Amino acid sequence: MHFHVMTLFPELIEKGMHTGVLYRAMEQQILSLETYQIRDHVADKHKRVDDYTYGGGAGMLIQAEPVYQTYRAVMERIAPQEGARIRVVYATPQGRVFDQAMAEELAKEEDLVFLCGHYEGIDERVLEEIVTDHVSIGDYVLTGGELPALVMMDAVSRLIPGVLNNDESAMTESFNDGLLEYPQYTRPEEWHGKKVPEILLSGHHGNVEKWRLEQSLERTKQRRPDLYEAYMELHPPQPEKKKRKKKKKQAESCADAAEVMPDLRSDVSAEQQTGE
Ligand code: 6GU
Repeated sequence: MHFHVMTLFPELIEKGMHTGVLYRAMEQQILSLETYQIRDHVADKHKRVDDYTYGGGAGMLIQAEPVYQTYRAVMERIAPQEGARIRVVYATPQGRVFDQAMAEELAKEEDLVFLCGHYEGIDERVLEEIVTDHVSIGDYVLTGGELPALVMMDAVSRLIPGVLNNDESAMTESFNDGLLEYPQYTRPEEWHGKKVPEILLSGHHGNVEKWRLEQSLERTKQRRPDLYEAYMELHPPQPEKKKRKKKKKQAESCADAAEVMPDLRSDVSAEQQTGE
């Protein structure tokens, strides 16, 4: 994956991408990062990129031409084959809200271009010409597109084969399967009077998996009812007659998880098959 970032703050992008996992991947040439200073593409000697908005109103706007010239430099660098469509992601609160599915989609690209705005935004005309995806990272206002670009590059990078090693692997973390991750514990066995749940010390893989699924369901229900609803629609509880007795027992430990347990057996084993 080759990332290209058009920005007024290239140092922020470069520093942000030089963290442990991503830096290692860049050294291994699984990822590459190129930043393009929009200000370097201003013709006028004062190097001003912004100007007042037509129609009045507060704030300044980045002009079309420097952004367009920066884009030309990116395309020269990528030198795409005839007919190849290069995705140009404009970080904007007016975009589609970024999520894991979008990260997965973007991770399939060979090159990804990000455009980071500042001030009140960018002249609409150049956006019309070069942007393929308007993307927001959530419903709040930021001062610029650099942090969103870093967020998106991080989420995309960890999906690229070879970026994470096995221990860091993406398989069972939150949002795989649409559920939040279960709680986890490491040594010591007791801390501040709190014990690690007995079942995790049992060495019984099947029971551990079952417990984790129950915990994931319960946690998702409590913390992200929206995700829980979506999950339940995809995995409707289908209590079979035979399993009703079992269901009652399970209800003692976790009522909601128990409801869907019969249906979830296949998921658990699918997870086991992937080696987690
Ligand atoms: Cl993607 N960009 C900017 N500039 N502000 C934002 C955003 C993106 N997402 C939320 N606020």
